[in-house]
Amino acid sequence: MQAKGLSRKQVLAELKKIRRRDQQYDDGKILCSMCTKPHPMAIKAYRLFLTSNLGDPGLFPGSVQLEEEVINELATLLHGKNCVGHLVSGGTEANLLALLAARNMAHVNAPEVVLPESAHFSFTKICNLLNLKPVYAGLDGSFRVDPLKVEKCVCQRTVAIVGTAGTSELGVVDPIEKLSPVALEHKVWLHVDAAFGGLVIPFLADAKLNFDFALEAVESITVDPHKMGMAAIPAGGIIFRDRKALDCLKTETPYLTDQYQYTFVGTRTGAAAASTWAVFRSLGMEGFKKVVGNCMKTTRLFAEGLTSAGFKLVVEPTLNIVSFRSNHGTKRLAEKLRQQGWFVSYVPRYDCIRIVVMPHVKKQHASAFLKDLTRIEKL
Ligand code: 0PR
Repeated sequence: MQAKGLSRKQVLAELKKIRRRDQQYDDGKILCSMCTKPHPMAIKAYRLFLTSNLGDPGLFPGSVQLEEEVINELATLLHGKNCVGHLVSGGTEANLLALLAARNMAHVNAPEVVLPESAHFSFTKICNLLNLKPVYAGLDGSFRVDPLKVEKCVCQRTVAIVGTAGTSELGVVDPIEKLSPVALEHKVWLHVDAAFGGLVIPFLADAKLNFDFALEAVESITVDPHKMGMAAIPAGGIIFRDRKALDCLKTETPYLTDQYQYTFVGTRTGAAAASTWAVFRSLGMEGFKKVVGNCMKTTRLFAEGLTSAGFKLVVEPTLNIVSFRSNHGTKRLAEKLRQQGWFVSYVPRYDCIRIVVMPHVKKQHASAFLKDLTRIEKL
């Protein structure tokens, strides 16, 4: 730290200069991210609640109200009744809380969790932290977890089965409706990681995908407002069907305004609740359908453009994620794209390139990318 403070003007000028090094969503070059430019109202709401801390809820009853209302709206969207939950730091913490509750409810020695091979890498961290043994179930030909393989992995030590509604790499939706009877039969907790898909699937025009609390065995769902909810980071969401789950997460906070905390993170911003709340209020169902509809239209533009340029899609997109391969080295192509300023993900597991068509990715960006792709491939 320097001896004396600088003027606001100087500090801001320095920050602005450094900020220019960051990529901007508006450029339409970020095709690898599940986050996006927050909705303008999310930004305004965030500023308004910047100093609020849900870690000490007795001080911020207004923020608590917003969190409760957001959790209720998410639960209703996911066909839940009387659900409980919290806004947390992201999908990782949401998945962590779900498996912590499942593990603590089960009371078994050497606990295991059955995960799809396609599960997000957050589960690797979580298994490590919670001392859970991950048991991976294989996928079917369309990269969805195979329920028969899941059933074979279940044993006395299984504390939870996980399904993903919108996998990180391909955006496919596991057959949760087929995992539900397996979970019921073996009396095992079913957790759905809908971090990405939870705010896409309910707004799709045609697809009827059962993945939520309408299915009897589903005990918890991760759904992240800071992904397709266009809220400001950090806004993850964990929803539980039953209040009992929260008892397993309860930690006494003897000298705070409230007696207990239920999240892993202690101090957490109320601005997350405010920004999510503001987006929900501003868009409503109609607005979200429009946003998702546009993302799906742009997804189809990518898919059609890629196919007609001779690239192979790994799967037909279900959600707003496109994955493709090149006949001339996919990894190399991903590197060349990056050198030319296009940020795409290279997915080693499937040797493919992933494009996440978030709200900041517009039609004109898809056209520009497709035009550039053929040139870049030849480099
Ligand atoms: N579950 C699923 C299905 C996810 O896709 C993700 C993150 C998580 C859980 C974990 O969520 P948090 O990162 O909020 O804890 N999926 C993105 C991914 O890995 C995260 C991401 C976001 C990556 C923005 C890049 C990026 O620029 O692809």
